[in-house]
Amino acid sequence: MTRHIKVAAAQLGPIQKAEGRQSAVSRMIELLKEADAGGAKLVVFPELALTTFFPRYLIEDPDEIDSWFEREMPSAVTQPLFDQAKQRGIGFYLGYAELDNKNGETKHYNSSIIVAPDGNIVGKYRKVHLPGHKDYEPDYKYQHLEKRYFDVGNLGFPVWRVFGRVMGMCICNDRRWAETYRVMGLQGVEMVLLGYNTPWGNATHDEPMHLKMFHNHLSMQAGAYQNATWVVGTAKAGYEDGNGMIGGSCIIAPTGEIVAQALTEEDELVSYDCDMDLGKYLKQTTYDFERHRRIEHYGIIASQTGATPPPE
Ligand code: CDT
Repeated sequence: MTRHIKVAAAQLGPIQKAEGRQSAVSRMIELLKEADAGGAKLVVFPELALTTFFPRYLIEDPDEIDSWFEREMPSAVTQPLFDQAKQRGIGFYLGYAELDNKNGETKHYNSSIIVAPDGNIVGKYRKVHLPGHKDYEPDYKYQHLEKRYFDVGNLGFPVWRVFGRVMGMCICNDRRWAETYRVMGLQGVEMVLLGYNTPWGNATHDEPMHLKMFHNHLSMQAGAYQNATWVVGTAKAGYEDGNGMIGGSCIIAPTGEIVAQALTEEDELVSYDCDMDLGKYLKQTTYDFERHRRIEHYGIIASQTGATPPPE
């Protein structure tokens, strides 16, 4: 079996609040067709790809909150995307808000799935590192209410064999945490798929705009290199009802190098023919975990959350 796979990051420009899911799905289908024409076999769409980034809004009515969530996947509105992908033999990653109702208990997750080229969902991930805050903060310049609307993901960071390669997923803020990649790295991950919605603005402190993009790429490049894995990061970008979000969707090699990157903040496809053996030499040398990791010194990582400096 060839160890190459052509992948595409299918960046979406803004989805306005009034824009329906149907329009978002149509836009994704156009990107999927372009990916197919270019020979891509795997397409990565953004986090919460079906709607505007609703966690920026304070919503108090439970029914209105639930209206932003999907109760089933595929749903009537997303079925055409599944059908097009299956018809073309393309797999895809899709981020969406998931309403889970098991045994009478309702949970809300910020989720993603991997859909195999045969149209079947082979993997689901639920976002673990939820950023922002639970309550409306009148003094903040921007609200980011993910902790209000979502439960912490309960599936960990699994990996799956797709196209015979080991693939994992994470979502947006997860990409900033070294633990995200290392847990997948320890399962031999070869490609991490991730979608993001990153606002240009901060709630309480101003940062120069270039820093936002620097940190976006820095965290994904470090995760790729330190685990010798490909990373495909896809943004929802541009101005959603006046709220700016960064673009910079990219494909990163196991060497940590960006090999393809979006230039716009619009719907844009970037693709690359990835050699899945490229990470092998790193996995056998610098990042041969079996030989070099010293777990007897890492216990604190899994036993405490906050930092505890020594007394002054
Ligand atoms: N969607 C998401 O996780 N966004 C965060 C921004 C958080 S700002 C409170 C990110 O890490 O990009």
